[in-house]
Amino acid sequence: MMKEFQSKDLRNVVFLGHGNCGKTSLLDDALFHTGTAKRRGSVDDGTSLLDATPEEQERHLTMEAKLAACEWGDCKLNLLDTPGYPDFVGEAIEAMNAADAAVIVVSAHSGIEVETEKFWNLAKEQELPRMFFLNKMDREHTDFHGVVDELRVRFGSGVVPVQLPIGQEAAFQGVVDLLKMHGKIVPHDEDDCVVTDIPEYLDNDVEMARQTLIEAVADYNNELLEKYLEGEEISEDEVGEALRKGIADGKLFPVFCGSAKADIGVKKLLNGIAAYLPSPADRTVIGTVPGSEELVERAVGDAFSAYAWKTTVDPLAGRQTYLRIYSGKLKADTSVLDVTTGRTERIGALQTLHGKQAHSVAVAQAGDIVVTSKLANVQTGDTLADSAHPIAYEAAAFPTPMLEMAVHPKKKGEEDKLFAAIAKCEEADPTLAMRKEAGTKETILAGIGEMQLKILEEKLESKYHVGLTLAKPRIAYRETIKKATKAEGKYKKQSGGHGQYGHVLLEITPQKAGEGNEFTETIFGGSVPRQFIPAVEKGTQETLANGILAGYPVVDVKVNLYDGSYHPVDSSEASFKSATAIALKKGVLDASPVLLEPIDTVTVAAPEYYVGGIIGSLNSKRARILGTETGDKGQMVVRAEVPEAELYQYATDLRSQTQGRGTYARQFLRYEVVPEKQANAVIEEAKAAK
Ligand SMILES: Nc1nc2c(ncn2[C@@H]2O[C@H](COP(=O)(O)OP(=O)(O)OP(=O)(O)O)[C@@H](O)[C@H]2O)c(=O)[nH]1
Ligand SMILES: [Mg+2]
Repeated sequence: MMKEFQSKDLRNVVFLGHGNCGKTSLLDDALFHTGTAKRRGSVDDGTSLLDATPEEQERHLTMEAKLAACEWGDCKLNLLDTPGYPDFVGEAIEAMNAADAAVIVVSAHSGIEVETEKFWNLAKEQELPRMFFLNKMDREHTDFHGVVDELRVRFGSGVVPVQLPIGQEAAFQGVVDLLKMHGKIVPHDEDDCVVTDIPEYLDNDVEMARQTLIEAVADYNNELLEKYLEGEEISEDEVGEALRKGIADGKLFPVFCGSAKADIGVKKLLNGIAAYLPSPADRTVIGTVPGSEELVERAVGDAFSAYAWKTTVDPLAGRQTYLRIYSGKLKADTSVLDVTTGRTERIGALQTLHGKQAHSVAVAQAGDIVVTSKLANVQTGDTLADSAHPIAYEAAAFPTPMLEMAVHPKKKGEEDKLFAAIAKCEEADPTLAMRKEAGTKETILAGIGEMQLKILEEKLESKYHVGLTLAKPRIAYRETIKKATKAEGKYKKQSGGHGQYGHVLLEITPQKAGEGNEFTETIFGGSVPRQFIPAVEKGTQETLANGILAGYPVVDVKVNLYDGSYHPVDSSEASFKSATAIALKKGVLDASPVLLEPIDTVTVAAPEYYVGGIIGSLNSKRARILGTETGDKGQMVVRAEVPEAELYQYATDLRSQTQGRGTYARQFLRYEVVPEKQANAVIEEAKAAK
């Protein structure tokens, strides 16, 4: 059992970075070096304590956020592993919501990559203090100074190395600590590192780097620069304290380096996390008084409050809720208020996780992260609090899933089973959304990317034993007419016994767009007896709803029953309905019928560099470009009207076109007539489907 830690000794740190940069490997190392794990797990061998789900092991990449809690010196580190793969960004955002600081891991081999920049921006928006770890220093073609320069150009001069590598590529051996002013190396053929003098050949580099560091921290202790220039001794603590302030302030971003694979620099990184990153005690959080807009602050010493930042759902293991305690303590086996739902919830056992291994804890301290099961009614984003001191924290925002597919069960008749299972998965993944599309009666599943949906499919098979197929969503086309006409329908059967007879004459006129369908009658002299008129109206509604041209509902049509005839014995409601259908089918085809399609307003946001390409591809989608404007965060926004039929898989196209930097949103605008070429294709498709 872990010992109890004070809030000031906790560090909640999320590891972020482009896929494959080595986050999981670093945390496997951390679990090993802190004595939490007996052996060092490896992503490549499938023995990682973090990449532990079957899907993760198969593909050697992280898909879900994980908690790797470990003890290091006087601190408890709650290290959070996250996926770099863009489809799983929701998991990374969840973990950011639980953290007080971020380590952005960058491969020294690749430098800044697309997701590096994205995670920097996300962490910045959340005001998370940040530091960098340049990993893979052992690989060929690494360039520490080159990557540092790149980071400083992109993210500002607050990016400042606190270490320099000793050796590079295969000869990478250790690091110079610019605060302690010593070297630390792992000699060849030895497992443990030793402290050394700074190698002489690095003297110049160290001198320059030390000056950059002192200049950077000088804002937080202005005596330092003076001392430095006068050649006075500066203690590690003085620099460290100023650095800590600068990081907490969101102004300084120290750079560490090492190799997760060669196991160099990992302990130094843990030391850095413990020494320089803020603790929960350094922070107050802001919520609202439930049911009002009034803002309130909470610090660790206040009454209990927590935020549910992640939920996992599994038919065998059950449901787990990950809590970040913001204030007060949480004891196992107590009742708390779910402020979001208003329900009282019974908290059972509490656990901490070392990757896949769970350990129970009796009390969670303010600022800590714990996991609890069986909270069936608590959702990600809920606030839990002491019922006598409720507070509500704002639920985090997630990107809107824009990749939409129609979902059907693989086996007929398994609709309910499938949709119930997806609903469970939806609770665990805020970037999945399932809805019923009224216009087409299809169930639409929206996600971030194809990999996410593929993994969902695998999980549904393995955990819920239900298969799904994803298809192109149907478009909610409509039909209408352009001119007025008259039509006659006669339904007559006289084959022995009781016959059938219905006969109607209809006027069919177009209405204004959006006015809907209307039925009237101007029967004079009982040519159609009163009791059959409702059947004619019903027949009109049903025939129009089923579509005539291509099976899509006919809209904005007025039908007037003005004449007809009947048979005293053979006429019935059914025969009048049939006569109406016959008349309408003829009439609509005679009234210049057209197909209507939904047009959406689309806004695409991306860096300016991509705007030309975006407009080009929108133009190939029959778009009407409305204009471009400058948006948030230095992005350009392209606004256009685009037929919905052309937007299938646009989420995927846009991602590859902009290297993942573009996002888009769409909103239904209005219906418009489908151009003839496209309309013929839709009509042909409908005929073929019959
Ligand atoms: N040479 C070298 N390879 C490394 C290093 N760190 C990690 N790797 C390798 O890089 C690959 C990816 O490592 P992971 O730890 O899975 O990377 P990740 O950042 O967790 O990747 P995602 O989960 O996809 O975001 C694996 O094959 C690791 O063995 C390193 O320091 N040096
Ligand atoms: Mg990983």
